[in-house]
Amino acid sequence: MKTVLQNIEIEVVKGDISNQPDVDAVVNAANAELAPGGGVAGAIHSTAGPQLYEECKPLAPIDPGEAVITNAYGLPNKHVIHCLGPVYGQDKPEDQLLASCYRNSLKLAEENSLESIGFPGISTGIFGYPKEQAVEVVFNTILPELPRIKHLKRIKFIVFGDKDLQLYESKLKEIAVG
Ligand code: AR6
Repeated sequence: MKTVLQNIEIEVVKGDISNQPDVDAVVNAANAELAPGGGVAGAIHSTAGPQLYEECKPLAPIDPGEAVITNAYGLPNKHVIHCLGPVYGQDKPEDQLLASCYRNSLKLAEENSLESIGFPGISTGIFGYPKEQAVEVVFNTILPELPRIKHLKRIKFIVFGDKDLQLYESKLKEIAVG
């Protein structure tokens, strides 16, 4: 499903973040060390190959809410934006830290003149952020940024399961209706 807001296409698909050739950058739901892990980080590092972790090492550690950008190596993208989401119930205030992830990722995309970016549901896996709450933070963060965007033409959300797809699609419909 897709919609256009302020001349920027907002799209939601079910799929694997490590196989999104139509976006300039994918966002990694990283760990502080920017090391290969499980979930999104596992998929991104295994497809990118070991050079990705070599580039990441001197950039680590990062704090919750922070984002850094690297090359994408074996991934079908130009860049990876690595972001450390908050661990739910531990890193506080969770909503502000999660919002910083999305805001800082958009900022890096803009600074690098990227035209498209693909986001996973940061913190909603191993880090335990409830998906219903996370999707609210995502859209409450992204929408106010749209008027400031100069380069990005497309923001894509790549979700893993049917439940996530439904959550994003109903939020997108709600926004599109206005
Ligand atoms: N493509 C798209 N979405 C995915 C994929 C994939 N290949 N794999 C999982 N998801 P997670 P976090 C969904 O755990 O919560 C790592 O080990 C998943 O269903 O990857 O930020 C890191 O090293 C969930 O909705 O990220 C960190 O230690 C969402 O993506 C830690 O986990 C995020 O799940 C980060 O935890």
